[in-house]
Amino acid sequence: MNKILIANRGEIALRIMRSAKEMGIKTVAVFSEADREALHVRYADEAICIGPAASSQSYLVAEKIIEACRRSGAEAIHPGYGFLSENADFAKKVKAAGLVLIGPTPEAMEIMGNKLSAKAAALKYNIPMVPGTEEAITNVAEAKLRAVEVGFPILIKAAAGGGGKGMRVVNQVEDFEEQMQLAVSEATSAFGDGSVFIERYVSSPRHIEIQVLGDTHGHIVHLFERECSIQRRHQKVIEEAPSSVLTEEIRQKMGKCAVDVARAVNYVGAGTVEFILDENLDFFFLEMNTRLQVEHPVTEMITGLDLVKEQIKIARGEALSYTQQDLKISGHAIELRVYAEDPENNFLPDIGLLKTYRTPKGNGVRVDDGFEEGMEIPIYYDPMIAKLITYGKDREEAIDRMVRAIDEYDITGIQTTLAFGKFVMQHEMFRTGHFDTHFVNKYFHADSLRAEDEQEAFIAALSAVLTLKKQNVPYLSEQSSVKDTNWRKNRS
Ligand code: MV4
Repeated sequence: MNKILIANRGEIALRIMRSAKEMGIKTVAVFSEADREALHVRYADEAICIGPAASSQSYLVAEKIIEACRRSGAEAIHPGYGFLSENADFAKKVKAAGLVLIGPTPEAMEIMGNKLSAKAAALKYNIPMVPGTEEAITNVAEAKLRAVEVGFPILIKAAAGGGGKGMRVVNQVEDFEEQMQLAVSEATSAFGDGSVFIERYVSSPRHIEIQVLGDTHGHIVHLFERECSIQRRHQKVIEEAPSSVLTEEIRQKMGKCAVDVARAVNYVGAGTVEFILDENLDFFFLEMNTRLQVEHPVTEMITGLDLVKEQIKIARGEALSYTQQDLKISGHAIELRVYAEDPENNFLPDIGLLKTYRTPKGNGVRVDDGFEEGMEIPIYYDPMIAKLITYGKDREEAIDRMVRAIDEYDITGIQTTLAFGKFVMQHEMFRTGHFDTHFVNKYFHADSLRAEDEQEAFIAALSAVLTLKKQNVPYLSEQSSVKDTNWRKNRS
């Protein structure tokens, strides 16, 4: 493999190219008209424009990507995450064109692309699953009986769904039919597939996922877990590895289950098996993501592996060069997704010009980003502008380092989730590991950051006054005796 095309943009396109470069592989970028000046375009050995800004006319068009391979002579495609990365039809087209997709087979993608077929595949092994229906609901009366059997509250899920779309909680049997109709119509309009199923609702779960790697020789290993419970509206914001709650025994059990789920579809490449964990630390398989995930760096930090290099080696037909016994967790890593969003305004996207952009540096800090100072964040794509990852010998050091790195990160021109990240890092319940997927709703409010804003404004004002005083500015030294204690008193 001498040349690969990266069918993506932003930080992940750069991330992939860096590993390819280290392996001596040439890279081809594709870009939309909105990304002409983007960093991934500049970093690649070659770059090809594939159409207008809208991803439906560029990054999502399989034919344009395949044509760009033909033109550039790239032999393989890395799809990154999002866009075409989990599209089985795309995977088939790539294969048919005589190209290599750096990822799993179309068959594995297809099975895991539907939650019901994913669960059916997992059923072959003894994987714990939330009680519910094993097939799509065709008869509402029958489903209602099953719901009563399972016990309320229950959750209706879309088989084709993802990211929490088409999910509805039903608290009592009286609401069942109405919620079922709503779920079916939501699923039909969102996914063009109205099949839904039910599960018992696990009310305070933690989201824990296991990274797996499978090669073309039938070896499958897991790279331990990532905890992704800190999210809002089904969008992850903070991830870490390892989880602060797993015991070594549960970790081993979950790891084995994840490997079995992967084995059920002869999984090849990097994949993630998603579980929820309840208050009793019982875990249940939910679904499998057949791509490299946004949060993969935390796994890289604690295992010392480069997941993109592993993916490329696997796609070249190489066997994994280690067994499960060789893999160890070392230290702790945390990732904060830096979104161009305003946490004080319901996390609304806040795109615009990156007026100032300075990244944190130093020991244990990694920044995966795709922008530079002076660049405009386009409105057409995901508002995630960077991932800030910190590593420490233990969780406390990784957290302390995250706070330090957030303080060093200097972004002006747009609002970001940086201050929100600091809020979480300093929260008692996060520091002590007492949290679940409801953390953000439970503890974070629009004014949670205001106290900090005010405090910072006060300190800034105070230090300005003191600086001026030191410089002997006549106005200050003559007319005012600034004592911070008095000033503080006068404020209130
Ligand atoms: C659940 C659940 C509770 N009980 N299933 C949300 C997205 C999808 N991947 C699965 N999800 C959930 N499934 C049962 N039976 C709660 C969630 C859930 C959730 C899961 C992981 C991370 C964040 C979440 C936020 C809300 C709900």
